Amino acid sequence: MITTYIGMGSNLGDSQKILSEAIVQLQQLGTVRTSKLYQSPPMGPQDQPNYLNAVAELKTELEAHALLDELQRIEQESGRVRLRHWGERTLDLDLLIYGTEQIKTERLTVPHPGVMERDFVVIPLLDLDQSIQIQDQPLKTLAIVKNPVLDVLADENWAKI
Ligand code: A4P
Ligand code: MG
Repeated sequence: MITTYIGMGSNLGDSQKILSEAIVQLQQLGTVRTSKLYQSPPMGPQDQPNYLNAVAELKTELEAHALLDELQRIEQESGRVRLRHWGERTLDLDLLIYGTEQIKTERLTVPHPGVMERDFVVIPLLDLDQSIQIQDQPLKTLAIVKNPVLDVLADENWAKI
């Protein structure tokens, strides 16, 4: 069993519903815990809605590329619309961390590049495990943890029906 972390974002449609349905899908792949639910101003083009963001911890037997296949299937089944790079989308699922593995293939880079610069990823990761490190860097010591520009919308039970 590998402990993985999936970054979740949505800023089109009924984002909380879309993210909750994605959690139900992830539960088919293993054991899931969720971070709190956050609202975050857009990184990238500013003329797009705020995002809802969360992170799911998934303990799974799936190999990393097989997991990516499943994440992409869930994105597509949510009716994913993605209009532009760093732009608005109905559902984005990123494989942030896969155990302690470092992976670099044509389809997959893990840990996901940019994790450490994104408060909407780091803060929910720390909800799930305060001791998470990426390449020997404890996330809780990062400067962005001190001044996050995101709001808590709901506690870790947000996805429960
Ligand atoms: N890929 C490689 N590594 C990975 C990985 N670890 N996890 C490849 C997932 N995919 C990975 O993905 C493009 C390709 O990346 C995939 O085919 C896969 O093989 P994509 O989801 O189509 O595009 P993307 O790279 O996720 O989109 P993009 O536009 O580059 O943006 P990001 O970096 O995902 O950012 N602001 C806030 N506040 N909150 C957000 O969640 N999200 C974005 C999108 C922009 N601004 C945001 C947010
Ligand atoms: Mg993505």
